[in-house]
Amino acid sequence: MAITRRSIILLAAAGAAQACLPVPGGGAPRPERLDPAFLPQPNPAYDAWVEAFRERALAQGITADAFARGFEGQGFLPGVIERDRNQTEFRRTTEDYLALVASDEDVALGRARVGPVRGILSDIEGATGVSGDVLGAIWGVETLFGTRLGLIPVVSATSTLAWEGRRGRFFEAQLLAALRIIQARDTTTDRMTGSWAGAMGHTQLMPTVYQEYAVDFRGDGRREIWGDDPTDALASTANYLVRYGWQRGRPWGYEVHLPAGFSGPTGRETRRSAAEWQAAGVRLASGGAPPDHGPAAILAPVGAGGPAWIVYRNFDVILRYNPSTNYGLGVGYMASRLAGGGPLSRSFGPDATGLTQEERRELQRRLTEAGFDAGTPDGVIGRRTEAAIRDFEAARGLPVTGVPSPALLAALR
Ligand SMILES: [Ca+2]
Repeated sequence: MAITRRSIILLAAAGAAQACLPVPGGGAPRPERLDPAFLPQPNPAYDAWVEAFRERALAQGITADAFARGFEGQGFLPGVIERDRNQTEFRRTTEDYLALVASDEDVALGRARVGPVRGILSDIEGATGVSGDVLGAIWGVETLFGTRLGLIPVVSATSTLAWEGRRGRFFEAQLLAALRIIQARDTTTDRMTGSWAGAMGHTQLMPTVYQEYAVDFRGDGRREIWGDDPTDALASTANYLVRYGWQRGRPWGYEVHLPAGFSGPTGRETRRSAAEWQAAGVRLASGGAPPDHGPAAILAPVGAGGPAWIVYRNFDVILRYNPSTNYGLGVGYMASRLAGGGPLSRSFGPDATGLTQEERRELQRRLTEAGFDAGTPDGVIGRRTEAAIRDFEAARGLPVTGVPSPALLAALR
């Protein structure tokens, strides 16, 4: 629902708590750990805010008992403020974002994790019309198929963000909803964990979304999204997408090829019929004319020669789950991979640093081999790679930039 799994994955390794979920048919996942930045720290200003908030909460129907239960062991989390200012899917290029949420490794894990719940996804698709592959892809992008549900206490996270105030009204509403969930005994405070932004369970539902859209698809009397079984979470997400206009039986979009010299308008704002795009030379990457599923837009993040997509109404519905276009493409691409499709048929080419993804991976590998740990060689230049570059540059007596370049790669070769 919000920025979730990669925020968790990027956390430092030390931790006070961890959870390990089974991966049917897959390898053993790395245990999920809680970074110490997400342990409560003393903050008198936050404590005073909570006291004042208590009056507002009680005035809105939260019982004193539920408030006390909800805040038990909770407190100010400095790491939440840091994450709020560092949201991956809006900052990253489409290529980097896809590498972070839908790498070939992620796809392989996804196929293993989705296999055992195919029947459930099919039942949900039958009941709601929402594509099981899209639901599986949301599960993947949000929590790496349930292996990264998030260990950050929701009341602490939402109260920290409500106190901080940048989006105070929004997070106070999330905090109130979290307390209502506690009050209704849908779950307990210690089980109610999630992302730094308070998104919970297999598909990272915000507390207000849980309240309004969560369903008991399993039929056991509980809307259970926090446990090992993803059924209720997947069905709740389907319910949310239906309420935002999901069109049964329609695709989200397809990868397309644009003709050389394509000058047609791209971007979500420009809608044309499939016939008009066909007349402009747009073809499915798999061959043939783009099918008619209503007004469609063309997305081409690096121009006509790179990866491109035709997207329909259901793409916009996915963006109601998270408004980043990269998020929508991440979900759509993962859905196509879960359905058996292959990798993208076109390359993104060199990025703004002048390096291709393969060259950025090589740069990371060579830095690490040279004794400057650049982290996982995923082709995504993050803080760790930048620090490794700075250390390498300093050690070689080069100007310290922390920025990758073809010259830097040449110096490492
Ligand atoms: Ca249930």
